[in-house]
Amino acid sequence: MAGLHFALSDEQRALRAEARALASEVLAPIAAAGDPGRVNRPLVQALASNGLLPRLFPEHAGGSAPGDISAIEVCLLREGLAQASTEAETALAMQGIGAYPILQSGSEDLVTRWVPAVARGEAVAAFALSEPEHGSDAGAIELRAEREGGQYRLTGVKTWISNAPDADVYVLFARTTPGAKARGVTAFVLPGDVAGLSGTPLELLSPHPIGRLELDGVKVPADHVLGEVDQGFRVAMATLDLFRPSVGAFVVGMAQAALDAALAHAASREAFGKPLREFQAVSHLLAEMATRTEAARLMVYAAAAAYDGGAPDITRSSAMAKLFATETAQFVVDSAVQIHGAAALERGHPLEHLYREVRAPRIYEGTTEIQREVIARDLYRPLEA
Ligand code: COS
Repeated sequence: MAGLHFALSDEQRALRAEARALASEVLAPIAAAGDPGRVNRPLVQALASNGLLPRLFPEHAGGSAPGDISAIEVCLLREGLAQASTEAETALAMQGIGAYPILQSGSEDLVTRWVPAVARGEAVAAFALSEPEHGSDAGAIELRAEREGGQYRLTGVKTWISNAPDADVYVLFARTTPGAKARGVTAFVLPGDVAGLSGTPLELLSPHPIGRLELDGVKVPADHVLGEVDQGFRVAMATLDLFRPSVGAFVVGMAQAALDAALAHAASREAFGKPLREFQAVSHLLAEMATRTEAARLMVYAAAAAYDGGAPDITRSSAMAKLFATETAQFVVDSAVQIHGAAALERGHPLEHLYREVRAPRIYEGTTEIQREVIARDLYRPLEA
């Protein structure tokens, strides 16, 4: 890949290239054989057997990483996979976001029970925060968790949950203290086959394993709480701090794929007696696409490096990276469609797929507007202290 590489080592760039090659040669055909909109278990297993999924998790939790989960490593894998198989990318990322809160805040029993199985691709994980009436305002969630002796009873609805309703384990956020907004939310671990839990798949603009969950008096033992009771909002936010830059890496991968396709098309396609690239309107657009993609990539890896280095302002840098990269990728993919013309609109064209796929990341894991809110609050923090 041409261009700057921030401070990535040769080894890190090789990992990204390995992920891309595996996606194109091994994982894309498995993804294509799956049922669109449902969990593709052979794909999750192939991510594990080819060594990618275990890299997300530390050795003590059944993975192959020498230390804690590394944001840069997550970004390298996501960017590489996205360039050749968005389905493989998403399957890997959802295992990470579903299992990370358990790793971060779970008891030893919960970690041992679930994380190695997720790392091996034997258990499918999910992160269940959003509700029909509460997406951006995550501190307002209503799904009730009522204490009854040594357990909780959970009742309510979650929606737009990746990997639902097929997941084997859910990290699910519920209200333990009514009226307390973000300070009354608790994180729970639920096995997918628990009594009283049911769900339905949802069909999106771009097929993705996602669904709605209904909890009808689901009983969860009190020792399935992650972290402290009423402190689950922090578990959710800390998870998003880690994964938001990597949403950026996902979309940078898509932008790169779109840019590569546009470069090839502009060099080979002729109009008015010359290749498209000889029209300045096209070549300058390609230059702009490449520049913005590189800027997004630099922000993503800078945010990931800040996270791994334990920098104090990672909430802000994560939000900035996600915001800038997702908006940039939308521009780059849309521009690549424009350069291709009508061919890119045909069902099944790689850009038709990317055009549908690039839209959702501007909404999930915090919309563009929520990222701006997070950044703006952080900018004023020193002035208010
Ligand atoms: N890490 C740790 N703790 C955090 C945190 C973070 N990144 N962000 C907030 N908190 C803590 C705050 O410190 C505060 O703690 P105290 O109660 O001790 O003061 C608590 O959480 C509540 O924070 P705040 O008052 O800022 O919460 P708000 O309800 O105002 O909401 C936003 C904050 C808007 C940032 C939050 O609701 C959000 O991120 N929404 C988007 C949700 C989202 O991404 N949904 C997609 C689901 S995943 S696909």
